[in-house]
Amino acid sequence: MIETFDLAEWRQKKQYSAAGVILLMVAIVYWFVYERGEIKYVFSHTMYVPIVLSAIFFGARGGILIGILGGLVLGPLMPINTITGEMQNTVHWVYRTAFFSLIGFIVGFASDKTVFYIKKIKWLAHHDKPTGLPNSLLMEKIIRTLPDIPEDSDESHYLIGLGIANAVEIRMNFGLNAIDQILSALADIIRNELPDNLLICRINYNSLGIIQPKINKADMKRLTQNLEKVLKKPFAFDDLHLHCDIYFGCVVLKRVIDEPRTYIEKISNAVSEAIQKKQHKIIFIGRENNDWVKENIQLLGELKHAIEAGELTMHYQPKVITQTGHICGAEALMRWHHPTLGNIPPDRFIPRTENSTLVDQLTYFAIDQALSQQVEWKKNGIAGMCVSVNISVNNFKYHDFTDTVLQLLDRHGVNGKYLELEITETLLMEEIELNIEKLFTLSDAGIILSIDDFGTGYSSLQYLAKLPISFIKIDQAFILNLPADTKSKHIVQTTINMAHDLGKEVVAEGVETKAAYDYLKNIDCDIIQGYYASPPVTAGEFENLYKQCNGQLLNGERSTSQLIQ
Ligand code: G
Ligand code: G
Ligand code: MN
Repeated sequence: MIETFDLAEWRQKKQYSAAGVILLMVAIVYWFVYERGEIKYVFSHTMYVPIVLSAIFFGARGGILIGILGGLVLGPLMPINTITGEMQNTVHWVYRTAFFSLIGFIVGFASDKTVFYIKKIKWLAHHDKPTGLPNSLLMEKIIRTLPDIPEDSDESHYLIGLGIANAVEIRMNFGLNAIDQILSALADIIRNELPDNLLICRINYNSLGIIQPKINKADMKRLTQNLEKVLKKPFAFDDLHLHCDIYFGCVVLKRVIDEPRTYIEKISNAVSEAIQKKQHKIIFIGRENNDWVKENIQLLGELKHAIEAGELTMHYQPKVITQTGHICGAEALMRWHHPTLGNIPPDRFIPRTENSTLVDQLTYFAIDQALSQQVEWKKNGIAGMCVSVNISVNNFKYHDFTDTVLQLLDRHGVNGKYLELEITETLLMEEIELNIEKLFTLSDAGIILSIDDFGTGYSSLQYLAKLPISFIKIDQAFILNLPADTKSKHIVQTTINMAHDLGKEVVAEGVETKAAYDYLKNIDCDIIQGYYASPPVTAGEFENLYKQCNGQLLNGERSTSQLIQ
């Protein structure tokens, strides 16, 4: 808006040359009036040009000053008759000088006011009024000016977002002002305790954004550590000590490739993710990330055809009864063999489908494939295998999901007890009230239901007991470090006890070592799944594996995973 011409900036920049030009003009006007003969003619009015110019540039004071100077130059220094040298009547030139000064003052005053409002509008456009902090627009502008850093350099630009996790709660109890005050206080603390070349902005109602240009990895690490320390301190708000949960998300980049707005969105996403996971989050953005986003959008478009073109297949990972080592089932995991991009892992395309109807198509495809595989294996002598399929909670949003699953069972002639549906804990608990009935419909049809990635979300114990869930699958994160990590041990042990008390069985995912397997065996974990038993393999490989070991994949002594590598 004001970008095209900024009077304030112009006044500042051209001050010295303007002063020179104005004084020169006064001299020229003096000479011009003198040359034209006499002050009594109209030419003296030319003096308004330097007066008005001075008023515009230097405000009311500048206007008055040049008004007086012009008055004097055309007053006691200017004869009324240049030939005879007769001087002017004092009253005349004093009156003229007063008039010059008045005009100088009026124009100067208007110019000062204009500059004041331009500055104010500019400030308002680039700042958040309640906190006085720069806003996201200013942050975008500054991001745009970040210089490129070579890819092999140790330095990067650092865009940090800080979000208040319990903002809704604080706002409901203390009002919106409380959030403003907390963010101001937070900005002060950061300014006092962290290096001073940080730019702190407010990027939305509950988060701040910080730009730390060009720092190396070691400093960057120190900065995040300090930030973590700062965020752990309690916040004072009025007389109350509010508990304020603050998480940060960072975007680390070397070059600004996209529109600055995209980076602010990325910071906000990182903050939301950090808040959701209750863990600070750092995202590195490189050239490849950018390509990845573009490629991913393109991939999504190709996904529909991929199903028809047979580019999607299911791989199967055995689930093993911990005590006996027998295979009791398999988890079906989707694989996309892209003709030009090679194998694309599911977490690169499935999450992107979650908000479209494509997710249903993928899930139906997965169930359909898993069921026909189940029938095929049965034919080939692998009986009693339960195949599990991962489903998205968005699948429940469409009314016909349960009907379609039941139809698929019917079509393949498979008993419900041979199909297991895995729903991640976070998704399941999110809209539990809406989905509970559907879960019962599925379980009434004999379908086994399990909670996937258990431990990464927040399960309500009340629901856990009430839901028709047969298995709890403990997330890999807790299993990968067994038995060395004491915390993981406590969590796994407690989960197993709780699950057993509720009459549910436990599957440990991500079992990679014999030590982990032995430990799980000792603490009564029911089923294990992981590379120690076998990685996910093709249906054919699965069949071979099963036959080679006659259904008993583990005997507690060794891993057979090398057989199929
Ligand atoms: O196999 P792995 O890389 O295989 O899988 C990565 C993630 O993708 C896991 O969280 C897994 O649950 C998910 N996933 C794999 N296959 C499917 C599928 O068919 N449907 C859904 N919704 N998720 C899947
Ligand atoms: O979220 P879900 O539980 O559906 O994810 C299964 C994912 O775990 C798949 O990506 C699968 O390839 C992977 N996986 C299976 N076994 C192991 C294991 O032993 N170690 C690790 N790191 N990943 C595993
Ligand atoms: Mn799973």
